[in-house]
Amino acid sequence: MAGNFKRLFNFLALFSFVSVACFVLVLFYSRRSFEQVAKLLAKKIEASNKSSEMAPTPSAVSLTLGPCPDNPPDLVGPLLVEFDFGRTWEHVRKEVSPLLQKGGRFKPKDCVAKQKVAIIIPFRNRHEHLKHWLYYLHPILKRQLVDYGVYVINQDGEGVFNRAKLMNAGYVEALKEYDYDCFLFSDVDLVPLNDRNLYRCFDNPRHLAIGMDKFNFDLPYKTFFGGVASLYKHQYLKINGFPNTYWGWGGEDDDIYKRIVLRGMQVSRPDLLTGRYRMIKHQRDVHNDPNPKNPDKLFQTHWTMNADGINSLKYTVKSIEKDILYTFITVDIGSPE
Ligand code: UDH
Ligand code: MN
Repeated sequence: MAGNFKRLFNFLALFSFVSVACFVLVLFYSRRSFEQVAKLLAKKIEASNKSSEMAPTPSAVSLTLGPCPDNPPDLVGPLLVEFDFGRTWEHVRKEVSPLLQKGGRFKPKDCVAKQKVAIIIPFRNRHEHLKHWLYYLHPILKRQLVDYGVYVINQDGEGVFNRAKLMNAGYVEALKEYDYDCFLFSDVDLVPLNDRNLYRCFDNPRHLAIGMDKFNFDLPYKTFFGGVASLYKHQYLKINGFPNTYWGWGGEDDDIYKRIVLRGMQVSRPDLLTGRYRMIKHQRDVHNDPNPKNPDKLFQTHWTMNADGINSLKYTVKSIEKDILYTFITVDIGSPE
C-alpha cells in the first residue's frame, strides 16, 4: 500500500516537473518569437519611413512636372469633320465637358504647357455653328496640350457687325482673367481638318486657316490672313492690336496683314495639307454686308494703325456668362461714327 502511494507520489512529482518545464519552455520560445516579431516590425517601420522620405509626396510631384512636349504624342493628323447631322447641345456637352473647367478652360494634367492661349471667337447669332466648333475643337485642343480658355465675344444689339473690334475686346477681357501670353482668333464656322495644325503662337504672327474648302483648299490670294490667326501678346501689341473702324464685312483681315508687315514681321503658316479647314456653309448675315468703304482704308493703314487699335479701343461689357464649354461675353461696341 505504502509502495503504491510512493509510486503515485513519484509519478505526480515527475508530471508536475515536466509540466513546469514545458511551461517554462513555451514561455521562453513564445517570448523569443514575440521579440523577433517586434524586431521585424521595427525594422519594417524604419524601412518604410526611409522610403517615404525618398519618394516624392503628391504635392512634390506637381512641383516637378516637366514641360509639355513640342510634338504632343496623342495627335492623329487628318480628321473627319461632318456638320450636317442631328448633333445636339446635350450630346456635345456630354462628349466634350470632361476635364474642362468652367468657362471653357483646360490645362494638361501631366505636364506644364509652354503657352497660355486665349481663344477668341467674334460672334453674333451663330449658336448652331458654335455647337459644332466646340464639339470638334475642345478634343483637338486637349490633345495639343495647351493651357487654354475659349472666349466667345458676342456683339450686343443689331448694329453693323465689327469682327476686328470684337477681337480687340476679347483680347482685353481674356487678360482680365488670366495671364495669357498667346491669342488665337478664330471665326466660329471654321474647323481644322488636321490636329497637327497647332493652336498656339510662333516666332511670327501665324495664319492657320490657309486651305479652306470654299477656296478649294488653297489660299485665295497670297496675303490672305482671314479666318484663324494667332499672335503672341508682344506681337499683337507691336501692331497696336487690330483696327476698330472696319464696320461690316471685309478688309479688316487685310489691314491686320499690312500691320504685321509694316512692323517688320512676317507671316508664319503651316503647310497646305496641315492647314486644311472646313467652313460650315452659311448665307451672309444680316447687318454684315460688304462695306465699300473698307477696301480704300487699306491705303491708309501705315499711318492709321498708330491711332486706331488697342490704344483707342472703347466698348462696354453687358454680361459675362460662364458655361463649362466657353466664356460668353456680350459687349456693346457702338456703331460707325
Ligand atoms: N460673325 C458672327 N455673326 C455675324 C457675322 C459674323 O458671328 O452676324 C462672325 C463669325 O465668327 C464668322 C465671322 O464673324 O465666322 C466671319 O464672318 P462670315 O462667316 O460671314 O465671313 P465669311 O467670309 O462669309 O465666311 C462671307 C459671306 C458669305 C456669303 C456666302 C453666300 N453663299
Ligand atoms: Mn464664314
